[in-house]
Amino acid sequence: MFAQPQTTDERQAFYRQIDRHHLTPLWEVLGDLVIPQPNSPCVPALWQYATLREHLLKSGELITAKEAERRVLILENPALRGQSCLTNTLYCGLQLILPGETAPTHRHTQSALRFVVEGEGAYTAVDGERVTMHPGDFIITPSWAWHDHGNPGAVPVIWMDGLDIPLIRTLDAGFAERYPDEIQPATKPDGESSQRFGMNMLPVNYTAASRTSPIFCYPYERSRNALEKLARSGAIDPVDGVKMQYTNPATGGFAMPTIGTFIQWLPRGFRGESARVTDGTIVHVVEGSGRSVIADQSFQWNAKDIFVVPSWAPCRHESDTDAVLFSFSDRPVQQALGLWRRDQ
Ligand code: 1HN
Repeated sequence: MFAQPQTTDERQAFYRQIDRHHLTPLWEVLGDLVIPQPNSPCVPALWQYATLREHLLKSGELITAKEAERRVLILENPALRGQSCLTNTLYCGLQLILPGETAPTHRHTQSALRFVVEGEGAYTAVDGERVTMHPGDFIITPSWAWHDHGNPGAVPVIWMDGLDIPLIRTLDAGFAERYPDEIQPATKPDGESSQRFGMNMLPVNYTAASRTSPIFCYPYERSRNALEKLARSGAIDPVDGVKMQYTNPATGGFAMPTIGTFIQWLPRGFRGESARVTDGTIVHVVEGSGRSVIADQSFQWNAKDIFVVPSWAPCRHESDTDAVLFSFSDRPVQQALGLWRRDQ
């Protein structure tokens, strides 16, 4: 869009002179800085669950959850190796906690989501309240909330972690602390927040204390049931099938301030139209099989796989069976700043 001016010997000599003072001419780089449309450094990619699971279980033989603090394998965008990110703003990992293990209490300004992939009987505790994890549950750890995990059950439990690590790194706004004890005391009855905030009611005179949803577990059963019924009776969007966003009941906005979370149903045989959005998106296949065509590549997916759609890459979904996709992106940030765009 912006033409790069000619290089002359005189100009080159000048650039070398100013370089010593940590100065550089805008006109040499303007075309890379201000571009006609997003040109993400991220590439689309898919991880099959069988591969993820095999290596995660192997890591369980090498290190305990306690020693690791969190036993996680990070999914790195193939074009951004070494940066612990799957998109420019988001981190994604797969966490394993074995029977009898605990992962110690800490807090940080990064917000986290968990989406339970496999196993029963583990819990996560957030600010003194424990919630038992079931496959498909979407669980929030708000910024600066004390959190620890444990697995008093009989089987390994695996979940996907999504955090705004790269975004907070860009903003230089990261803080973290260890809790003095390994396990924080349970100061509230299990699941209390869902009774208080998750029943289409709010405590009278309630004013939101934070920007994050006060419900910290969104059980799969309820979301799935709603999606299935809507898919049978309602309109199917030509791009998204039936796609819902998780909300904060106190504000009506996104459940988390920096991460938008979505769940969608693609009816069997769905052939979606292609669309582009500016929020690079991480997708976890909860159920079913199909494929997504991202830019010029087709990715076949099955239950529990994870794939990434870069910002502004054309993407369409097709399903072979009824399918459920959970996804997350930085959409709340882009929308708060008036930057989010969609081309369909
Ligand atoms: C973290 O605290 C958890 O609490 C998981 O389970 C993944 C990745 C980076 C930084 C903190 C957890 C994390 C993390």
